[in-house]
Amino acid sequence: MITTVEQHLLKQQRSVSDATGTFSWLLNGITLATKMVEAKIRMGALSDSLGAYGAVNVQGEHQQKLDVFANEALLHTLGLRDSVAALVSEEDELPMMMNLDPERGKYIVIFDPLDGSSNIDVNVNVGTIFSIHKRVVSDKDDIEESILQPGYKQVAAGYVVYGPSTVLVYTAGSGVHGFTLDPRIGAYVLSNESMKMPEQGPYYSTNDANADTWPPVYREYLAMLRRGELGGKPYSARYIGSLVADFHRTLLKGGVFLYPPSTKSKKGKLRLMYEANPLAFIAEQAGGMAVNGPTRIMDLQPAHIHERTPFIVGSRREVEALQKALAEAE
Ligand code: AHM
Ligand code: MG
Repeated sequence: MITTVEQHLLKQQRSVSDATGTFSWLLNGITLATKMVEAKIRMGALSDSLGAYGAVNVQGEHQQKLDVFANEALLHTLGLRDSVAALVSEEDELPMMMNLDPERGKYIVIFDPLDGSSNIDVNVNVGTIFSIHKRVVSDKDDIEESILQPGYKQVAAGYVVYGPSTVLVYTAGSGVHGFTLDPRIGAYVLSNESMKMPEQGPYYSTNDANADTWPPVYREYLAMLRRGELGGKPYSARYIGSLVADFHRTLLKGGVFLYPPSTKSKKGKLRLMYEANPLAFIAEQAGGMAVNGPTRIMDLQPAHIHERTPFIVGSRREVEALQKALAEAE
């Protein structure tokens, strides 16, 4: 028989506690929104949902119609879940407060509704990324403290890749599990249990058009990979420009994804709370690593919700080699 993602989560939780199903119901809100997004993407130009929306988001980026639709889908489906205290989205400047009753509003959900949206119009993979934190229970009951938690406190994280098939990958701290959307029944069905990232892989993935603006050690590191000096064959390059898709390949095949700091942006481009943290949690649970250079991503204390960070994620061998090169360059 099939196992859906909600069943899988519930089963995992029951093995460690007397879980009530609240968390699984929360995840169901996310999966429902991603199915709404997938239905639009699948129709492509026929659904009139491609192209620019005509507004600029908090990041100063031009929103696509699908960015707006995906954000609204998640706000709607999660807004109906009683257990959500606050929602944080890439597309909204401020967190949205939901159920602030501490007895019931127990979770904070942080998401990038449509990642890689510059790829929508050309029919290339895009994704949705999410991170879930438990509300901090303290006397002062400061919701901001609950929102700005470091990544190691995540209780779950995941993403959906809208590709040739639609795939959902999640972790709740007991390994990484993959599900494929079965369009005949509209459910994410378990397809890859306990996924492991290879110790080392054949690819590096980066936008090397920016290489002249990186610290030299990153350029030298890539040159070293190209020359095949990290044990074995010279590396190949793969870069989609959709973080979720580039990460998904790195998870399955191994290798390294890098978005380094640059002279223009010392903190790189990617966002700590809804891009780096969830993927770092998944990478580590699969046996890989995620760092900002010297420091583990999940140890970083966020100062604000849209904070950026350099992001290097992938197989242990490649990430350790980068950290060694950085330490030697100091
Ligand atoms: P987005 O969330 O606005 O789509 O931006 C994030 C995307 C990532 O998916 C991807 O890794 C990166 O931007 C690509 O950036 P660049 O075009 O600079 O290579
Ligand atoms: Mg994004």
